[in-house]
Amino acid sequence: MTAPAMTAESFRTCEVTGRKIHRQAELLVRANAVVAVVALLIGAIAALLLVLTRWQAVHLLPADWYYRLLGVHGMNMLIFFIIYFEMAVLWFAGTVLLNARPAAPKFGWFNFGLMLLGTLMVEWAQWTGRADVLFTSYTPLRAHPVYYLGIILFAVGALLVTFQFFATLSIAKKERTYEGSMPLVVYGALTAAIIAVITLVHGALIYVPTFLWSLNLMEMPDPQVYRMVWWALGHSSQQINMAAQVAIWYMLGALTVGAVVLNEKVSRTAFVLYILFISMASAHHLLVDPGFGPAWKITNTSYFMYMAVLASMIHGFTIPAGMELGMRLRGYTEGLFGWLRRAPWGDPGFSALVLSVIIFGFVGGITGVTIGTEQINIVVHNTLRVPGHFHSTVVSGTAMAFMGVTYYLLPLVFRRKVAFWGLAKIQPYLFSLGVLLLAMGMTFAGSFGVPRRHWDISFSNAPYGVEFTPAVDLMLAIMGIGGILAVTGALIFIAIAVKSVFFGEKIETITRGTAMVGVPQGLTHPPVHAADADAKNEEFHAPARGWMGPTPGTIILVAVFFIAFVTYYFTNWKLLSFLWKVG
Ligand code: HEM
Ligand SMILES: [Cu+2]
Repeated sequence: MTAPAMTAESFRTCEVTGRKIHRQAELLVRANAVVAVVALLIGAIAALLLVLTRWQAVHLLPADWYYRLLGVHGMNMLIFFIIYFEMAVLWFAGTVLLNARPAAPKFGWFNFGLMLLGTLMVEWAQWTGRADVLFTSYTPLRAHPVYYLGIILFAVGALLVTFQFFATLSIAKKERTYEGSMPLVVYGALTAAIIAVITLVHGALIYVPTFLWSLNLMEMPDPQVYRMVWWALGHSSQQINMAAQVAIWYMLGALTVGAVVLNEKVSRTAFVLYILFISMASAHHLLVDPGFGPAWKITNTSYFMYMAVLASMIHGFTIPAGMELGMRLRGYTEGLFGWLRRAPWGDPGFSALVLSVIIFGFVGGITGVTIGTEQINIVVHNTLRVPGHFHSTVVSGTAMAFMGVTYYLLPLVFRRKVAFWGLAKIQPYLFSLGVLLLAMGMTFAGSFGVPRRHWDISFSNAPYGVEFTPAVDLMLAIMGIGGILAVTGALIFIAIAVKSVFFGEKIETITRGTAMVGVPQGLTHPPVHAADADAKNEEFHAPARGWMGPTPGTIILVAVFFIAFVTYYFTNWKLLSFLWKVG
């Protein structure tokens, strides 16, 4: 008997890329992506209400709903939206990119069901006020057992999908569905999957005892131990996001402008650095905790964290440089930045990629390294600077990259035109601008001491008053306006995704060289390097190219980045010295 998964009929051939796409894998990608978008919708509605509460002049929600929706927002955005999307990425990378069949698709549906059940349990507990513990659920805060069990089921499902991804890779290898070594994008997804295993094991270590405690079967986990183990989950999962996001950057670069990988070994090594060093970086969440000594804190958050930062900086160079070289090989060679001027700015896949790289690096990266420094952290801890930082990493960076790749997945996997094409073209700009203002407003309000996770900074009913400088009102207004723009951008994305998937125009064929409304230019006009490009590529690697090498534009951009980095870092030490009256 032949297993149905082995028959040729379970594959279709993609008209655009010529890849073999397995029917079940495609359906799994779709189901995960659809749930991700629903979670994004819930998270975005909560975001709007939160931002209108933190904007003190508006102060919309009552206290209980502020904290409830803060939990809802954290779970739906950071956990559900992001992780369902990553499950879609794993199914996509393991099968479509390797022309392979998925390992045990039925078991895949079982795991998807497990995750969905867990999700519904969490939503129920949160919306009914049974889990007002924020997404970190630090002890001694205690939620209904259904909440913890829901998270455990969700995590087990995700872990099993990760193992299925490993199995899919080994099937592809055994059945020789691809030639040569594993493509870099799949390698990035593999990195994400390995970190996911480390992360989810820590998740089990913390959520299982907490669940048992909620049933009165165990003593309460010690708050300090809880925080340490929880952040091995909470921070490491950000590195899953990083690896997935960087893999998508490489993919979008290749699809939109024909980016090349400058040096496979360097890029792969950078992915390995993520795996090796990221768990240690979790220590930056414990920098003001009393239970650890300064030596432990500094070793983990300086020396080890910088190795993970190094990895991001390597990708932060190789991706734009690969795009520059790709464009130059296509003949866009004029000046330092001709390749940027002539780039397809109207392609939402491309603009999302560029905005994601730039804001992630310049804002997220620089603020992250600075506030993760042991000495500086003390003035940042629990202020709005913290959400200011992570909205520029996980939202401007990861969420933007996920949205960008969706504009390509809609035609490639869902075989639909991108609906509301005119809006799609401006969506990345609107969303990025909104999140940038949101993050800037938060960062600067936080620099004046405005706390995070705080319902009412005017302390209206308190016996004592707290005064902030009037500049804070302005910063919170910038945050508020940015938040409204960002939510609008997110809702436009959701409208586009839902309309395209469920009511979108079917794509029968894509004629190369003819622009089509609703199909990104990277698919209608796949980027090809000029005929003599390979020879040129050789030439580019020759030392005779001058000290700026083959990608002078990127070298300039990197220099600007370092100047910004040094300035912000130095300013923060200076501010710290004022605080200590030693400057
Ligand atoms: C769509 C635009 C978004 C807006 C306007 C927004 C706004 C906010 C606001 C106002 C807060 C509360 C900060 C505080 O009071 O301490 C917050 C918290 C948070 N947001 Fe967002 N957000 C957005 C998107 C996202 C996305 C896409 C993610 C994750 C992928 C995310 C992850 C978080 C997390 C983890 C928290 C912290 C929750 C907590 O402290 O427990 N946000 N956001
Ligand atoms: Cu962290």
